[in-house]
Amino acid sequence: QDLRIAVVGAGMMGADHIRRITTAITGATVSAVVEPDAARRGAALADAPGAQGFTDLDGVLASGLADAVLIATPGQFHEEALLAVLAAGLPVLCEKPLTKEPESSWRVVEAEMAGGKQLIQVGFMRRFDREYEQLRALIADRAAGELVMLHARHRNASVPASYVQSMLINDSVVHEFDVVPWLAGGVVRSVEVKYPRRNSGAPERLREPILVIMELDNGVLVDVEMNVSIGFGYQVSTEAVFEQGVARIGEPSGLQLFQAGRFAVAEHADYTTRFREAYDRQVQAWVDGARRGVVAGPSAFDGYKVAVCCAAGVEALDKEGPVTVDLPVTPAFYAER
Ligand code: ISE
Repeated sequence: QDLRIAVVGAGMMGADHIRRITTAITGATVSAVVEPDAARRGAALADAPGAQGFTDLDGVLASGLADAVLIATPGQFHEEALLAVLAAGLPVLCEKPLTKEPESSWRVVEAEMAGGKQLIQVGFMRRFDREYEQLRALIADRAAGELVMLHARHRNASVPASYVQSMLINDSVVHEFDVVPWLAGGVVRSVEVKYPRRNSGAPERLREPILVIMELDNGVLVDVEMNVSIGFGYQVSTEAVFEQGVARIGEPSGLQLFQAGRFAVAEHADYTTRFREAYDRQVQAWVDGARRGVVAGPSAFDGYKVAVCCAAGVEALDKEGPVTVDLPVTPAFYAER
């Protein structure tokens, strides 16, 4: 029997996930859509045949229509929703971030541990991108020697009017704070932000691009170019420098066109296409895990660690030099099984 999923929030990511579950995922159906905005709710329900609409999460939890919940609301609403889903004992895939602050993330971690069963997977989809997986295996194999440095580029064509300076960290570099330790096998020890010349085409409220420097406890040094007004497209790529070689992921690929004296390969416009396969694999892994009663991706504790890094990153936006990151040891409850 299919896993009946309630999708909470039908904005850009919620709508994308609803289409994904309906068209690309096996073993699951969308049974409910929770969205206070009537127009969005209606549009989402049109993509999810048989699903029922709700205006709040409590309604769907009381209805018994959901075996699992996918939370795709903005981050400030995650804590309350996660605590309600944990209380109902349902598996949940929560879009990033887990929550916006370390304190609220820790409350979620404590609530999950108190319930005695891991139920939360956080939507850090890069872990499900095949090239990231391959790079992680290469690092672990040491086929080119030890990893020394990572140069990461995270470029967005543009950002919405709601995007403010702290979101360079909380909304965007948040992904690197999850995926870099996962790749490099270390723990973030410090975060520093440097400002190059400002992009005069950036919205007035933003001082960007920024260069984020992360030091890991295993000596690996990481720089992240975070750039959100680059215009030409969406680009997320990484160069890994080893003792005996270099590896690159996220390079433009696909049809190469030689025409009229030019050479061109199309670039993505946004993350929904750049990471489409990763999102599909993430949601499929979550569904398969939920049906077996296990969490198959980044945990709530991973989400908490990222929240701690983000708090340091936001501090570093306004400070010269590195900000120290202090992370607790992983509780036995979350130790790798
Ligand atoms: C957005 O929220 C995402 O999660 C994207 O992956 C990221 O590239 C973008 O910068 C964020 O705004």
